[in-house]
Amino acid sequence: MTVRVALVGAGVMGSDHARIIAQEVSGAKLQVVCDADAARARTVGDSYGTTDIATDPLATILRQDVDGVLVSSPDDTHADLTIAAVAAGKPVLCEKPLAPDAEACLKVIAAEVAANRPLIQVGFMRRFDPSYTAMKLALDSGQIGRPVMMHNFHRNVSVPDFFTGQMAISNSAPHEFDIARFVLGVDPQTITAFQGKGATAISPVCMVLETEAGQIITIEVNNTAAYGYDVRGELVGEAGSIDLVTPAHARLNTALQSATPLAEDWRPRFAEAYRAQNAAWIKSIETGTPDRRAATAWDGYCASVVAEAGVKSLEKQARVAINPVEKPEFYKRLGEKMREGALE
Ligand code: ISE
Repeated sequence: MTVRVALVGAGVMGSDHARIIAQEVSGAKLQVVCDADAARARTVGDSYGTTDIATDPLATILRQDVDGVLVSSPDDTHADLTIAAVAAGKPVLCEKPLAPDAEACLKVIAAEVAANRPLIQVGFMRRFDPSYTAMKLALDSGQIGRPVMMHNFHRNVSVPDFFTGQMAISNSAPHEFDIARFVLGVDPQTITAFQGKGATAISPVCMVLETEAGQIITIEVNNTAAYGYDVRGELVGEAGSIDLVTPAHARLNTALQSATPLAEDWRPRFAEAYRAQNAAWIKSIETGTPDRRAATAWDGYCASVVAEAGVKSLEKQARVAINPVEKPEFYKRLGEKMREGALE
């Protein structure tokens, strides 16, 4: 079976998804590239082997020759396009965030629950990264004992002018919110977010999340780090710890220095994660079974709930409780089946 994919949104990340679908994933075909800007759709289509381009996302989703939809359009369009794909009965891989706020995520969830079929995967690709996989394995196999702390550092070289400290929480940190839930297997109960006194609007934001069992998750997001894209992390257990190692293919030794390169943005650092994520999505369309690592719409909602509480905490300068709605039965059953690795 070849899964014919419609890419909706051909910006920086959309263009990378087009490359991955066209060149790195077997069983998939880049069928059509849709973007509000026809010239951009054409450029991405030409680069990755399709002359089929479109500018109307809803019509594209409905096409008979489209089996799966990859949503990589601006954040505020994600929810509506994902709901349209679900209504058409088509599997959708939606870039993070699932929606800009938790309430909109709940509308997406309602659509999937009504369809009563798992159709949505959210693009939290770190779940497929080999270094985070090793971290989760070390914990699950008991090698580091009971987890007590998870430290996270997330640094971007720079961000566009419109970025704020709040966006460090709502746009960047959701990766950490999600991967902490995934690795630890629990939901945080509170979040405290703060910036230093002399901070500029976008300079580092620090967050501390606490779980019911008393585990502490620390997150630093620095969106003006200047020196390179740098994501670090350490999981500390009672019997040991495991930290992420940034992949490098070579180290240059010269002039009394030894150096490995850093990327300009997240794409090279998480190249393998994106590839594995997209391959797992295509496979799940072929088999009808979501990959056990995949982020569901419920996970997308949870990340948004934590982000909203984080933004509130930054405003109020206080610890804020994280209060998601009751998990729908559909996602409880789906979670069990995904853990078993089997879905009918
Ligand atoms: C961006 O939107 C992403 O999703 C990147 O993965 C992340 O590293 C960056 O901080 C976000 O702004």
